Amino acid sequence: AQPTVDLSDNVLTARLPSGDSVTVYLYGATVTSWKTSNGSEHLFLSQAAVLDGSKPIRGGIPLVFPVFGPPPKSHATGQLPQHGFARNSYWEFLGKSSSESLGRKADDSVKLDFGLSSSMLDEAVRNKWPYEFGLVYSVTLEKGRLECQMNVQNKGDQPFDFQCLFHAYLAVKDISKTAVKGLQSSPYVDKVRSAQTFTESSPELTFSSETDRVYTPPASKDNTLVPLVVTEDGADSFVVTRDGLPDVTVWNGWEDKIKAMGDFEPKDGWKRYLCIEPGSVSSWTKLEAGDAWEGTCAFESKL
Ligand code: TA6
Repeated sequence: AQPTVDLSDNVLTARLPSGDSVTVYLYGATVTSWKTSNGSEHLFLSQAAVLDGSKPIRGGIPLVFPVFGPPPKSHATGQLPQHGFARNSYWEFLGKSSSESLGRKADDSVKLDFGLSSSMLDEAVRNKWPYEFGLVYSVTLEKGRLECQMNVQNKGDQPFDFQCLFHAYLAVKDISKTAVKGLQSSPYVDKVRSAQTFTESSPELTFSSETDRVYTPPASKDNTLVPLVVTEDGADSFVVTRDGLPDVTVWNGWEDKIKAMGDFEPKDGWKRYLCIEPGSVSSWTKLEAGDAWEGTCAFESKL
């Protein structure tokens, strides 16, 4: 049996013979669902998520490009909305590559490619960040694993600076029994403590209040990035790996921030998500005319 891919009404669903599935809205190329063969849903999606393209989808894996967070006013991205335009633009489905070409057995993975280029942007958006670019976003579904890769091309004759991040809302049973391993000794910017920089001292990050931190874990000696492990009740539930993405934002808005978010439902939903956001956001990546950049992350379900 082969993987199946269905696209209708700007929503794409891919399914493996094993039962693993992924759903992607062409709006924002937002992954809204990732299920493994036991039927478990591993992404949190707000029940009030707006899915009609009028605002970014609250949950799943929104894409952040070309700027993370509120753009610096004096920067070239200064006129863009928070987290940039990738998550609130319509992308096109470029097609699937079956797994043979990926060097895997025929039926245990499928790669879905999505594209967004400057020519596809609304005029108003293009005027706010007037650079020619091409994005190819690849989502690869394998048994128990979801990989997200962004390829950024500078198609103009001017260099541009950008940030890029995968804003993944992982579904957890109970945030108070959830921890993240692999951050020890990593510096982080703490948005809850006026963006001051600290160093993580604990081997396991746990959650008891609003948490909004951009970690930059030191690469290991062979220059590879250390995998992060999310545990629930002490058992490994996700392994998050990165290539070319030096930063990881860890966010849970907690009770009050979530209560104030109109598109976040149910209101106790803050107990059942943890954003683990691999990205390149602690500095700007400068892309020369004609050059390309690539960043990849993967989420593996261990439950
Ligand atoms: O990734 C963390 C963060 O930057 C938080 O500060 C919070 O703003 C969150 O993203 C959600 O941002 P949004 O623009 O989707 O409401």
